[in-house]
Amino acid sequence: MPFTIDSARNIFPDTLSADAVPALTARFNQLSAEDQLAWIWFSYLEMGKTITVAAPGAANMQFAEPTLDKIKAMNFQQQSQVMCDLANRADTPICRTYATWTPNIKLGFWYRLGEWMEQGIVAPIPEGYKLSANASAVLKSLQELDSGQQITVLRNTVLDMGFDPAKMSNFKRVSEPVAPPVEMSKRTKVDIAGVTNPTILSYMNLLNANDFDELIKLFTPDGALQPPFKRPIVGKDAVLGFFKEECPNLKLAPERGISEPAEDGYTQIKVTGKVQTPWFGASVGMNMSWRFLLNSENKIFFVAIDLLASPRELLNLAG
Ligand code: ECH
Ligand code: GLY
Ligand code: GLY
Ligand code: GLY
Repeated sequence: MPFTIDSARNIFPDTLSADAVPALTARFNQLSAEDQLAWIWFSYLEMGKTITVAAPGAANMQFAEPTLDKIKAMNFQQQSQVMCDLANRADTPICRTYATWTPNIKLGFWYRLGEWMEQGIVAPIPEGYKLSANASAVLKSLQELDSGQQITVLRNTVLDMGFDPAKMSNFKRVSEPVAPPVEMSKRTKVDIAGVTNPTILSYMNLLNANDFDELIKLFTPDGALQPPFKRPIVGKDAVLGFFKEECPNLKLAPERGISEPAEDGYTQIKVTGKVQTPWFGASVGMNMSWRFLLNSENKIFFVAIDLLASPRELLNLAG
């Protein structure tokens, strides 16, 4: 039977992904808006002691600027209301605007609000705010995760805020200017122990070079990419859109892999290694795996990217 996207999702079924991340995100979402904001504030301060977050790029900020200006002009009570509305996913003009932003714009917006909260320009979390018992328990669970899992939870909490796009009739996502590809002479090449397949090496090298127009040529027309904890994104146009929107300036450092024949002349290849996000650079190395299914022409029919449960999983290449 030929592969479908659904059956492809099950290749290398022994891969242990970091289930603690969706579990914790779900517990976080049960908290009150006040608790959520204070929880993020405390987590962010705590994480800032060991890892460094980079300032957002100007390209990400230009879209958030008008909304940030409005918030800056408000009094503390109004500012607190806006932040609670965002956490509550209320139906307000700001929550609707927020919903149209890419992940990096949302993160850049909160980065700036965080700076302003520290400087006293935006309403701070009230001094001596006491988290509910539930929120404290969720915070303790966060602190037990590795830093790659912690920043993934934090990213999720920010992306889940704002009005629900599914409830908007005239929904249109903003399109950011796309990062230019890295100059040929400045490109790097990965080495993967156990993997010489040129499609896999090109995937890593082209993604590291932000060369998304070449990268997408490695996929079949109906090919799919499944980001961590997400449903697959299907078809070349959708995958290319995702690359341009969410993948600039990532650093993929694959380490090892295994390649095996599969049904119908397909090949399944699992690679493990580290990934850095431009937000945290070398201060956070996420333990990741890539599970590729290539057709007989060496095109990518499917790739799943997983955040791994533990560093031990980097050595788990069993098919
Ligand atoms: C303050 C208090 C009030 C409320 C809020 C606040 C601000 C919070 C802030 C949070 C900032 C969080 C950030 C998180 C960034 C996380 C980034 C991650 C990136 C992971 C990327 C991966 C990529 C994997 C992929 C690979 C592929 O091969 C294909 C593509 C892809 C404090 C004011 C809210 C400021 C900056 C986790 C894993 C490898 C799938 C993308
Ligand atoms: N500094 C990370 C970004 O703007 O993407
Ligand atoms: N957290 C990985 C992504 O969806 O970009
Ligand atoms: N999705 C890429 C990043 O947040 O760094």
